[in-house]
Amino acid sequence: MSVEALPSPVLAGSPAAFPAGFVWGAATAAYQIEGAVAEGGRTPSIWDTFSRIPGKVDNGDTGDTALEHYHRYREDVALMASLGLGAYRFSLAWPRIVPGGRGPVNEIGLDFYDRLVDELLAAGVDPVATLYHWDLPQQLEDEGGWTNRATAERFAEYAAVAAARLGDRVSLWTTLNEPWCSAFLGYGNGIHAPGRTSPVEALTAHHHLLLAHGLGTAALRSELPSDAQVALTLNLAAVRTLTDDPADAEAARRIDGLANRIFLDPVFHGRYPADVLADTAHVTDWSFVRDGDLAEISRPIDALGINYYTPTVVAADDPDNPAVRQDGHAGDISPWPADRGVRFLPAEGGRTAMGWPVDADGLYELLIRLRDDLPGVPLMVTENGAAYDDHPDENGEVHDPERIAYLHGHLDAVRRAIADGTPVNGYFVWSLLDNFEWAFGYGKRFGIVRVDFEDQRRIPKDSARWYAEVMRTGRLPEEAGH
Ligand code: IFM
Repeated sequence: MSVEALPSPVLAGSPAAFPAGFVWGAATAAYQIEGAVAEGGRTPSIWDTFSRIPGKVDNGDTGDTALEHYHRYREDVALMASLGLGAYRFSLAWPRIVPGGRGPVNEIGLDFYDRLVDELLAAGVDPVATLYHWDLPQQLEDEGGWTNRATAERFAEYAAVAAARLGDRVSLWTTLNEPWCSAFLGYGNGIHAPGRTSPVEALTAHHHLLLAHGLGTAALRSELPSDAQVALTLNLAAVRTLTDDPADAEAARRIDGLANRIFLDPVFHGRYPADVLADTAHVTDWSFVRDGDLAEISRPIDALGINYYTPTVVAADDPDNPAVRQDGHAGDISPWPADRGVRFLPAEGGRTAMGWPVDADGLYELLIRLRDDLPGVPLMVTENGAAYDDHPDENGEVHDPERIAYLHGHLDAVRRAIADGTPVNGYFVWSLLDNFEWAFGYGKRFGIVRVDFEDQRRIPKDSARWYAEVMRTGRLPEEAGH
């Protein structure tokens, strides 16, 4: 599979059609679905540890069993094939492949991914592998985790091992998934593993994660065939204000810096933004950045993955600001270490079960911004989707019209961005299956396929059938329900 920029115009026949060659997929991640955490030589990750701390995950849920995908992967791949999925984005569990994060390779762990990849290819589904979707080996966390520079080097070793085994069959690789969450939720406000709450550690972790991306990119390229592709997936923010007030614009600048440019500038331009360094000067002098790091971090990549769910609305944190007074509750646990003077406000629109406002224009705006800021960089939407409290009816069917409407609106935003010249080459719905939604446990269902966590039955929801039809025809129906 290739994510090179598609020739334009490539919209075949109808304004609702997607380009020929557009990649249609669905995504999951290892800790959220695999279970079998103590099988086949896997050692604990930071999420195994964190989820056992009372109060950290709703309902005391853990990934111990999850969806038993480790044992049920054949059934799951058959399901993907029955939906006509073009590509499947999954993550490899580092503690399965290099238990403890360093040292001997665990062949049993590699064998699992080997079988999964073969099964996917036999079913006609392209494998898209992510190396790190948050499950750091606990042993590395005990040595400092992402605040320890050596973790980036361990990551590169692991990347080389994975690529050496799977690179003959997996042609699209992603180094990290949403390093913003790893750094700022994991080390900044502590709502994710490892649960640390230190601004300076969050920024240190951020830099070492980017270094891991750079070193990992080099390691992948050293093992992969020359036509394999390496990407990075970011959950960039579509930052908005409600007014044109310069104070609100200043709040937006700060958060755009801490959410977006703190990634895009080092990765694509080999520098950290001067305003972000200034905004964070009270937290750190950034002396953890060593000579040569930014050259590593800015190694060329083949595509940028974008995960988008909802926009980020900010205002100046001024008690006289009408937007702040009107809302009154925003900004409670901001993960940013340097967001002083910023309030977070709820966006307009209906909400998903996560409480996240539904706003597909945010995705369009983000894609257009990337079209303009990163000319020529192929983009993929590597995650987009919604949690809703859906249940089977008396016939065992799951009707989820809200999710269909959400997907329709966001796919339409992607289509509009493509029509306006943005090189978006694929879309992966989050998620294929209901799964372990981190601090929310199993209570939030993002799947287009329902999973009954009692008996592990998979039940395709209406949205799965709807998405199957979109993938089959390569076009969006006029209305979400048709
Ligand atoms: O479930 C997560 C996923 O692991 C990373 N991106 C966001 C999803 C929904 O919260």
